[in-house]
Amino acid sequence: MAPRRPTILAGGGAVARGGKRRYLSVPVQSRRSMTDNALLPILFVPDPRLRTKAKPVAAGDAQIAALAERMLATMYKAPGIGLAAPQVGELVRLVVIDVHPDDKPDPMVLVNPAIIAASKELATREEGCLSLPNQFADVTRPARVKVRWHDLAGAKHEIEADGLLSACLQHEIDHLDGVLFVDHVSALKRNMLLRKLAKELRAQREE
Ligand code: K1U
Ligand code: ZN
Repeated sequence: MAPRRPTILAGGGAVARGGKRRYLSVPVQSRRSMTDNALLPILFVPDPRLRTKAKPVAAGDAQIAALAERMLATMYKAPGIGLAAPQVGELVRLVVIDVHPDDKPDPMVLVNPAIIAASKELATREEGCLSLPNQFADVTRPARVKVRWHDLAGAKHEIEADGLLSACLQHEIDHLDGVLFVDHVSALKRNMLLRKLAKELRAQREE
């Protein structure tokens, strides 16, 4: 069956910004109480797992809450504002996000997230990626997206996001399909970033 195309979000509509989110049905420890042995190694480009399409999380998968917990610890420690399971070598459709990592922890855990609508209006912002350390580029994406996902208890959620949360949701859902932020820039810029990354990682290994 052909994948469902996202519907187009009308410009200027009401978009959820801020407000208290309650998307976690299973308590997640605060980042301060997490121990370092929960941390997972983050894969770097060109690891082929970063280019592999992840599989949906099966209903009732008992391992997923533990993986989400460790991914959150890893994301806060990095630090980052998001992390997708393939970045830690787990090829399942699981994402964690906290776009305000310096404030009180406000983590989102998204099981099987999907973009169900995207605005025609585009927005450009600088992005980085924990799998391409120290590489940054301006990325243009739909300004607003509507995303649907399940939480760890199986409850369905939907959000319309803009700004940093919109970019982060799109960046993380891309990871689940083996897509990286450098795929959204020109071939010239992409090759430059990938060569620079390879050189820096080589130098680090030789240190
Ligand atoms: O998926 C990832 O590799 C995480 C990535 C997410 C992201 C960054 C920028 C735009 C969209 C998505 C990062 O978190 S890179 C680090 C970063 O942006 C950051 C780290 C600490 C404080 C604030 C931002
Ligand atoms: Zn990334």
